Amino acid sequence: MSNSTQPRRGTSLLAALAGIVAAGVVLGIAELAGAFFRASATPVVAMGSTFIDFTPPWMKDFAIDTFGTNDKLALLVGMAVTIALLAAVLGVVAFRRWVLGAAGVLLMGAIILACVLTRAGASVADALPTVAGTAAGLFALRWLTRRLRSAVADPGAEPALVESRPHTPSRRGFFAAAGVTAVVAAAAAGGGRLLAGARNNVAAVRSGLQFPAPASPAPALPAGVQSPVAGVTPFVTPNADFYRIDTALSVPQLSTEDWVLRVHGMVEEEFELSYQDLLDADLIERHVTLTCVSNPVGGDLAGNAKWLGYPLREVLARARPLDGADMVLSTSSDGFSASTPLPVLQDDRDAILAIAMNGEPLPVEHGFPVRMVVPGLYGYVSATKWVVDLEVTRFADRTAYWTDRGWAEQGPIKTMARVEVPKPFATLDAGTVGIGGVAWSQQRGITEVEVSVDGGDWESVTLAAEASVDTWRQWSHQLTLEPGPHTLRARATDGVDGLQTDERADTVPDGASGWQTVQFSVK
Ligand SMILES: Nc1nc2c(c(=O)[nH]1)N[C@H]1C(S)=C(S)[C@@H](COP(=O)(O)O)O[C@H]1N2
Ligand SMILES: [Mo]
Repeated sequence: MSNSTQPRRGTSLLAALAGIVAAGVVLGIAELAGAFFRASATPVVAMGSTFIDFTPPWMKDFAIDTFGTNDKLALLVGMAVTIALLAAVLGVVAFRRWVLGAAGVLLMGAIILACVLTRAGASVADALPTVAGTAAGLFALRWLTRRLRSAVADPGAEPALVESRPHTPSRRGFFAAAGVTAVVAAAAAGGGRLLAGARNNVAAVRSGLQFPAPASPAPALPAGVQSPVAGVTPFVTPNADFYRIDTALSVPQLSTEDWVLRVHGMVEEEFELSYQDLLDADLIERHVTLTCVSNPVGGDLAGNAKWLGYPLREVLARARPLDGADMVLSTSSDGFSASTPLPVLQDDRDAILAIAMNGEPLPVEHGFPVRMVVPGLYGYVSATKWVVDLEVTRFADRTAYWTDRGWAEQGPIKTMARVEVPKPFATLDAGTVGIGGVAWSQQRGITEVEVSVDGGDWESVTLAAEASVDTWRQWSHQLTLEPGPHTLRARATDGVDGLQTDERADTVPDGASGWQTVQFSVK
């Protein structure tokens, strides 16, 4: 009876394992079937995206604070743990009472289906991967729990071996079955990813693109836009280093041939634009610094790039907005939306439908093939990536993705000075050291940056050359300090509203404010 001394616990663990393996089958088979559908038809993407949509502002903020731009990886890990726990429980339930376990699996399948079918632009056919996965998972769970039951019911199938081995052959049979099933699930998932990758040719289309020379090229950068202090961020952020913030768990794969922008709503003329229409139009190229409303004081959710695109004021001039319209609701192919004040898109700032970033087609994760870039506004109210729809409307009538979730309707970028050197808690060499960073005040321009050391007087620092009011401006300064701990504060002045406010504000609802403080020490 060596096996029956602790049968329940051991058996429950095995039943839990059966549940987890069966969940793997659900996801793996759905991933394989999903290769023939859009990404949001697969359970992982649909569930994760739904979770993201229901994330309250404080949790989004917490996620960005804690995980930075790895927030999506953190979400996937969290989902994997949750699914494994649920699946383990379902495995135990199914082992004890199959009907209950099966009902649980079907309920899970129904929840996944609800996620899949409520994604933007979902069609009934999108249900197929989940239905196939759930059916396969049920089958796997049935098979594994049966094997486990016969292993437990007949522990002494080969009595001669019981004494010498903790696991009877039939228990090993269960392990073999579970192992094979797990391998099949993993192969299905891997195969699905490969297939999906091979089926979408967006990367190839993107790398084959050629752009016409812009009708209005970017003004040449003046000499000396870069702070001379080592360690200050490059004036132009390379695409690969540009911060990425979006709700897209799976990056939309939109080809230039499939891209259409619908312009409609409160306008005299509704029309559609194709990618070729953009290539044929008079394009402009500008350096613009984008900033995220979730950027904390001193944070790095800002980047400066050279954007090529078609002015939105031309799009709106053709559409001719009706009296009373005060907003443009832009929507992406994956259902994100932003509400931008109509006048901002009509005035002489260079708000564009961008197609290139730093001389390259937009990277897929930065909105390929077309995104919006609007100088002066935080991204959440203006910078829609994968944009496919512009609706001229009124703030009174429509709301957007983040404004529905507690963020402010108006999102002008706040003036901010950032210290990049020294880094917090750095130890500097004794003697005279260079410090520096950037400051931004898109549309208003930076006219002064000051620092204060250890609570002393504010001193003006050296400003690098200004490229335009829409780009960040770098700064540098020399400090000679006594050995020991020090505190540095920095603040900027812009050309319209004056001194940056020292009032501490959280990122929710309309952007962080306050003067950055950096603690460091000198050897
Ligand atoms: N489709 C889509 N566009 C989007 C978002 C999004 O979640 N989905 N996020 C916005 C936000 S909050 C910001 S700050 C910018 C970031 O642009 P980037 O990722 O290219 O830096 O994109 C904006 N455009
Ligand atoms: Mo953002």
